[in-house]
Amino acid sequence: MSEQGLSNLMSEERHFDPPADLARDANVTAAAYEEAAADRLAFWSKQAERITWAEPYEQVLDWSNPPFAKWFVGGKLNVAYNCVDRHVEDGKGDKVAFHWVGEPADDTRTITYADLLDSVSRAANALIELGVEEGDRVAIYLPMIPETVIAMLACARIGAPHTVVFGGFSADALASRIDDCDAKIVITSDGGYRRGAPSALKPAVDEAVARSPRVRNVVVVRRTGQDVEWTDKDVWWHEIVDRQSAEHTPKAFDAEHPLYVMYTSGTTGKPKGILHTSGGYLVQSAWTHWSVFDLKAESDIYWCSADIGWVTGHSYIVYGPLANGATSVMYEGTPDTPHKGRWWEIIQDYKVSIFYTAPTAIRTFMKWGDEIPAEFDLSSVRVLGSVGEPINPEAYIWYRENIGGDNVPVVDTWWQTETGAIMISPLPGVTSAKPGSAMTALPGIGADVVDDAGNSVPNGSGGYLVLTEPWPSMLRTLWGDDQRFIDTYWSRFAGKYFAGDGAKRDDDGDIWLLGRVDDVMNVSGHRLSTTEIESALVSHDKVAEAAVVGATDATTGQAVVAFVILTEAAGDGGPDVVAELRAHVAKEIGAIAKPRSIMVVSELPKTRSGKIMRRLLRDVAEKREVGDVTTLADSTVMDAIKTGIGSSD
Ligand code: 6R9
Repeated sequence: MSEQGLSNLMSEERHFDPPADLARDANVTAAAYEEAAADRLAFWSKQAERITWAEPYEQVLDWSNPPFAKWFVGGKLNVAYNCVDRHVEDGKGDKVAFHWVGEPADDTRTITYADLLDSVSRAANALIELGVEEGDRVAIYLPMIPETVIAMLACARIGAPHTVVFGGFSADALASRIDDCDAKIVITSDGGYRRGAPSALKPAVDEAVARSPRVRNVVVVRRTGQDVEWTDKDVWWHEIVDRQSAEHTPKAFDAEHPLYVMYTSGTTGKPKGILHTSGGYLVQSAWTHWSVFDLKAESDIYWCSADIGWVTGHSYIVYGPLANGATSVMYEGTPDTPHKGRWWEIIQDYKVSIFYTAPTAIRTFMKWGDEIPAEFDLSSVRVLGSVGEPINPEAYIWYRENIGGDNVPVVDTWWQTETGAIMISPLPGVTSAKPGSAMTALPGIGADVVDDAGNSVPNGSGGYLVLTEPWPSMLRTLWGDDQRFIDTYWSRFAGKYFAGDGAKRDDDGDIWLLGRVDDVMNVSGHRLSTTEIESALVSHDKVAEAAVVGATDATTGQAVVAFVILTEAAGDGGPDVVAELRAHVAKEIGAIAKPRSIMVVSELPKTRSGKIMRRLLRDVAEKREVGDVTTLADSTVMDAIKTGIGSSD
């Protein structure tokens, strides 16, 4: 964030106290902070009681070999049992787990906990029939349909770690993830609905699997009914799952048994496989879902609008809410299909009381106009959440006023794929929240803002966000790469987890997140790596060199802006070169990575050691005066770039 943005934020003085009735009945009170401060591990041990353990743990935390943590050592549990069976055993089989809303308006399904038990057990038996064993990896590449949740829980049930790949990713991205974790099975569908039309998924899987001979089978859910190519590895979901027994006895796995690998962008081209394990992850995702949203499982209707292909979907559509026995809405489609009020209509129709979304969506709705949500009855809403990027005060206030009737708390939740669950956030019944601030670390979590030397900064100053204590849902390592795990997160500041985010502590000590400090962009709440997009561009034969920056964008937070030098052979590239390169990036990585603009330049600004100075390109992309160029090898380069762009604009 720019210095100007920072000072705007720091002059934000509004704050909102919790509504009195919510504070009175809140799940968590201010005492939780004191309790956790007095004995952090005892605090987490108490929260672990939310989970049903098949065998009790002997030790809350083993931190004898940092940064490799073991939580709830010796404990055994089955994650799927905790999310499904135990609620049915408690007599809540008829309770709705999901009100699933398809994109075609009349396409809905109501799934109770008993239905979930039936489907998850059958799917688990189907995976076993396909030879999936404990520890084998299963890739899931599906749209937002109930089978996605069922597939994840079936994997968890048999101890096969899943890796869910966002359906918007390309065949290449899918192939590299399948390869990296050596997945044996891929679960996909013929397609999904996107803006009113079926959109194919299976062809990308066919392409990826053709390059990954170790994939044994592809299980295909029939969602749209569109034509698909068929290979001898393919099996229809309905053919193999429906004929299975609905009985499956869950086995208890070690608390540290791998639950899933989620790939996320890092500062190099190769995505990182974040490994989450079972016990600690489930404890913290369940506890935070209960405390941060003040979940009353008996009466609330909860909706998280994220895609299951991202960590937010894992922790706050699947594992946290189901462990808590909540009733959720799950929506397949886009916010503007068939009309721009679709989300608010869903809130009205299902009486959603807790709603969790991202600032980029909120800013889009702001642009569409206040009159759209005003057409709907949103009076059921009592808690609003935000995640994915810093929420600017304007968006926060708009969200609170237009969706929350100006009388509900907004919780701005900071966390990461790596943290597994919410780390810094207001508590809706406790905190007097400031618009734009994630406020303070949750009870049981240690966070700090430090300077370059790793020293805590005084109130009123900025620095780097670090986490000072291990936490239950922390990543355990990067899949197959312990050294990169150490280098990326634990080497910058001794003994502390480096989050990669800039932050500031205000005069009250509250934390304001200021965006990434590395080469990771945040576009609509999705993490994208500059390097990854650069390598995609350079893989095109017309591109000699590429530099990618994240430029501030009013709607998406940041937008991808690329600068490319064309190859000799490409000549001037022809009139369609920009369109061609954008399409190429979409094919290599996925449509979300498509640059908003591509500028053809003759040179890139580099330091004497050859490092591209993205800072200067960001100035150009954001149409600012170009900053200090003294460390450039050739200080005239920026003039050439500006002139070149000026003439082609
Ligand atoms: C959950 C998720 C993580 C990065 C993180 C930070 C940004 C997330 C935020 C936030 C400011 C918030 N981020 N929540 N920044 N305020 N409330 O988004 O995970 O996709 O791994 O992204 O997102 O920069 O480091 P992930």
